[in-house]
Amino acid sequence: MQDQRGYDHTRVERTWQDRWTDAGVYHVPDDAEDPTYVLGMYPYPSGELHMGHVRNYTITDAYARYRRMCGDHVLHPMGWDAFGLPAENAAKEHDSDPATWTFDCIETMKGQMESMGFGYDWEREVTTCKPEYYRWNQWLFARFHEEGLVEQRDAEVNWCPSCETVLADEQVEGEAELCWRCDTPVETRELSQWFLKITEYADELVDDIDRLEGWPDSVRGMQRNWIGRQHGTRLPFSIEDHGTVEAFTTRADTAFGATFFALAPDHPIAQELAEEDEDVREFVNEVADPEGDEPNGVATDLVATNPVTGEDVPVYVADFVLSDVGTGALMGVPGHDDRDHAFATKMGIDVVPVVAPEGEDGTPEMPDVSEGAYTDDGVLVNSGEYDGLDSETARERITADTEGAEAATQYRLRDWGISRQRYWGTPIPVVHCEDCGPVVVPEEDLPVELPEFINTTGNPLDEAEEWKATTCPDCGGAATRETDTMDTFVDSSWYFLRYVSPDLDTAPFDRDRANDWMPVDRYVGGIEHAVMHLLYSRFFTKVLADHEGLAHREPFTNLLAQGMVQLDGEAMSKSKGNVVSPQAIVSEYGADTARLFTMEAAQPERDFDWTDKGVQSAHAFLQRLHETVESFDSGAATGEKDDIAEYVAREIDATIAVARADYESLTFNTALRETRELVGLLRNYREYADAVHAETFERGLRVAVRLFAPVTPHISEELWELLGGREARSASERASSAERGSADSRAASPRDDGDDGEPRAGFVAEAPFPEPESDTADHDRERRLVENTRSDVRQIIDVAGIEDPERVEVVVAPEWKHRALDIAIESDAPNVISELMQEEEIRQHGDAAADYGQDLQEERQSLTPALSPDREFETLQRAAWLIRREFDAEVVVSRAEDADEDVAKKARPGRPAIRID
Ligand code: ANZ
Ligand code: ZN
Repeated sequence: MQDQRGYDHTRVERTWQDRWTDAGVYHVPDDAEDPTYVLGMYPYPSGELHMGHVRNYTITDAYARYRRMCGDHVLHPMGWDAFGLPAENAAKEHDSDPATWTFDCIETMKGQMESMGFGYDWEREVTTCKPEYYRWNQWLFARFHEEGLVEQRDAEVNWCPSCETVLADEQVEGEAELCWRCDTPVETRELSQWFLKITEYADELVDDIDRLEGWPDSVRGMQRNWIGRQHGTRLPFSIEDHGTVEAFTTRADTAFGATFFALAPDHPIAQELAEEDEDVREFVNEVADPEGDEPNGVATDLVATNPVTGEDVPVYVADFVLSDVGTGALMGVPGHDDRDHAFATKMGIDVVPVVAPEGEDGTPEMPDVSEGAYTDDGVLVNSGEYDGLDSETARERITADTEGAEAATQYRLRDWGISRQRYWGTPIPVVHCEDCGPVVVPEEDLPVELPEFINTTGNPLDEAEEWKATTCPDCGGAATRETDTMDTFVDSSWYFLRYVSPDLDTAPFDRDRANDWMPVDRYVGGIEHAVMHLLYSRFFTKVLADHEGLAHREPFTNLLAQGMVQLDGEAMSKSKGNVVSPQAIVSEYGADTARLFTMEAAQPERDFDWTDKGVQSAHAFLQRLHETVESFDSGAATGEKDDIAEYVAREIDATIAVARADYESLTFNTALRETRELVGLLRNYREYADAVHAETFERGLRVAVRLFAPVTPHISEELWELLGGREARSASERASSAERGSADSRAASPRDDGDDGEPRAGFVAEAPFPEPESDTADHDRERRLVENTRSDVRQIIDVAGIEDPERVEVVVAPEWKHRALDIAIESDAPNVISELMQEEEIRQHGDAAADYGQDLQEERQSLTPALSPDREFETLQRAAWLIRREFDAEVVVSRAEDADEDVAKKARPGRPAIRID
C-alpha cells in the first residue's frame, strides 16, 4: 500500500473535486432566497485556459467560497461565449465545422476549470451557440423591434470586389486594407444593416453612472467618455439659396470670433456643390481624410450669416467636420479651438480673440492667439454688448437672445450596429419579402436555426440556398432569410440573466427569480470590457426593466477589473511566446499552488509578474501547512494556558479580523499574508514551548485551514478532515444546506453506497468562516506595540554590537505620559505645553514633563493614541517569549515605577524603553 503521509497534491485535488461533485456542494436550488451572485465574465472557448482566466476565476471562486462559508447561498455559474469568428477560421483551417470545433474546446476548457477546483454550479451552464440559448437573442430582437428599438439603416461595410463578399473588420488586413483571403484592396459599400437604438437610453446611461459606487472610477470615466454627452447650443446660420444650416457648439460665447463656417464632406449641401464645382468634387471624393492628423478643406463660393452678429463668413467643406456628429456643420472659431486654429492657419483665415483670461487686477488680458488658440473660459472681448461677461453667462445670454438658437445636447454614442456578415452567430430573425419588405420572424417560428456550415469564401449563409428560401410570415409569398448574424456582444448583454433559469423554455429568464436574484453582487473581468460589454449589458437591463418587468435597472452592483498576469513585465501572449501554461503548473505543483500564488502575488486590480520563485514558495508553504497539521498530536499537547498561549490566542483572533475584512474587499493578498504569518507563529510556538496548549494550538490550525479554504480549497478540505472538521452551524444554515442536498443534486447523483456523499467531518467548503472569540478592536495597536518593541531591541543589539545579550528589560511608560499624550491629541490649543502644565499630575514631574511636552508639541501632526499602561504591560508580557526565542536572552517586562529611573525616563506610550545587558 502506498504511503499516504505527506502532501500529494494530485491525489488530494482529485479526491475532493469528486466529492464536491457527488455532494452537489456548489448547486443553488431554484427556491434559494436572494443568493449572493458572484460572476466572472464568461470566456470565449478558445480551447485553452490561460493565466488570465485562472486569475479571474480564482478571484470569483475565492469570494464565492468565502461568502458560502459565511452562510450565504451563493450563485456562482459559468458558461461559454461560444459564437465568434475564430471558430469559423479554425473550422476552415482544420476542414471541420465551427460547432464541432467549439464544443471540443468547451469540453477541454471545462475539464481544465474542474482541475482548478472552481466551484461552479454546472447545472446552470449556458452556451450561447446552442439554439436553446440563441433563440432568446432572436426573441429579444423581436421584442426590441416591437418597442421601436430596432432600426434598419444603410451603413458602410468592408467589401472585397474580388471575393464579392462583405468582410468583418478583422478580415481587413494592414494599413493598405487588403482582403485577408485574396489581398485585393478592400472597398466600402453601403449596405442595409440592423441597429439597436441604444442612443434612446443615452441620458439614463450617463446619469446612472453616478450611482455605480461599486465600480472603479476608471471604468465609470470610460463609460462617461464613450457616451460623450455635451451640453451646448444649436445656432441657425443662413446660407443664400440653401436656407438655414444649424451648427452645434459648446462655446456659444465665442460666436463673435467665428471667422468661417464648415460643412462635412457628406453634408447634403457639400454633396450638392460637388455636382457643380470641380474643386469641391475633387476634395470630397479624393482628398478628404477624416482620420488624418491634419485638417484639410476647400473653399466654396458660399457665405453663411452668423445669427448672433449678423455678419457673413466664408463657407468651407472640411474633413475634420464629422458627418455623424452634431449637425455635420460647425462655426469655425480659430481664436479658441485648436482644430479650427490649425485649419485657419493653413487656409489663411482670420483669427480673432473674443474671450480673454482675467489679469491680476481683474481686467481682461488679451490672449496671444497667433501661435495657438486660447481654449479656456474667460471674459468676453470684441463681442459688442456681451463684452465683460464671463463665458458661462455669455453662453446662456447668447443662446437666449439669438433668434432660432436652442440649447441642445449631443452625444458621442451612436446606435449599435449588430449586423455581422458571418456564419457563426445568431441569425437575425428577419425574412425579406418582395411585397412586405423585411418582416420579423414571429415567436412561434423561433429559433431560426443555423444551417450546416459550408466552407466557402464569403458568408456561408449566402450560399445556403435551401435555408435562405422561405415564405413570408405576413403574406405567405416567397421570401428569403436575412443572412446577417448578430454581433456576439448581443449574447453577452443578458447572459447573466439566463443563469437564473437556464432551462426555461417560455422566456429568456424567469422574471420573479431574476427580480430576487439580480443584480450580480460581484462581477469580475478584464478592463478590455470597460466600455462595450458593460455598456450594452446596462442598456439591455434598462430595456428589460421598461418592457419585461425586470425590477432592476443596473445589472452589476460591484465591478472589479482584474490586472494582468505578466512575464518579465509583458502581458503573456501566445504570439510573444511568453505563456506559462496553467495545466503544466497544475500537474507539477497542483491547482492550490497556482491559486495561492496568483492571489498572493498582488491585489486583484494590479498587474503582476509570474515568477517561478513565487510559485515554489507557495508550494513549499502548502507543504509546511500540511506538515503542521498532520504532525499535530493533541494527546502530546499538554501545555498550560500560559502567557504564550494567550498571545497566540489573540493573534488568532487578530488574523481572523483582518482576513474577514480583506476577503470582503477582495484584497486576498493581505488576508493570505496574515494567515501565513499565523501558521508561522504556530510553528514557532510549537518549536519554543515544551508542550503547546492543545486547545489553543488546535484552534489556530482550524482557523488557518478555514482562512485558506477560499483560495486553496483542496488541501484545506484534506486538512479539515484530518482535524475532525465540522463545526456547529446555526439551525437555519443547516436547514438550507440539507435542502440543497436532498432537493436536487443529491437525488440526481448516482449513488449506490447509501451514504450521503459528505465526509463525516463535513466539507470545509461549508464550514463556518471563523469569527474572533475576543474583542479585536485594539489588536492593531497591540500588534504595533509588539512589532515596534521587537524591532527596537533588534536595532539596539545591532547598533551596540552586542554579541550575546543576556537580559533584555522592557519598560512601559508611566501613567502621566499616557495622560499627557491623550491631552495633546485632543487639544487644539496652539501650544499644548501650557495646557499640560495645568494638570498637577503632569506638572509634578518638572523637567521631565516639560521635555516630554516639548516632544509632543513637535510631533503633534502625527500623534496616535496608545493603549493604557496596563494593556501595554500585559501585551508585552504575553509577547516576551518572542524576544526570548529570538535572542536567547532573559526578558523582563516592567512598569516605569518598578524600573531603574534612568531607563524608565526614556519610555513613551507605544514605545517602551529598552535596556540590554
Ligand atoms: C465653436 C467652438 C469654439 C467650439 C470653441 C469649440 C471651441 P469638443 O470640441 O469636443 O468640445 N463640432 C461641432 N460639430 C462638429 C462636427 N460635426 N464635427 C467636428 N466637430 C464639431 O466638441 C464640441 C465642439 O465640436 C463644438 O463646439 C464644435 O466646435 C465642434 F472655442 O463650436 B465648437
Ligand atoms: Zn410578404
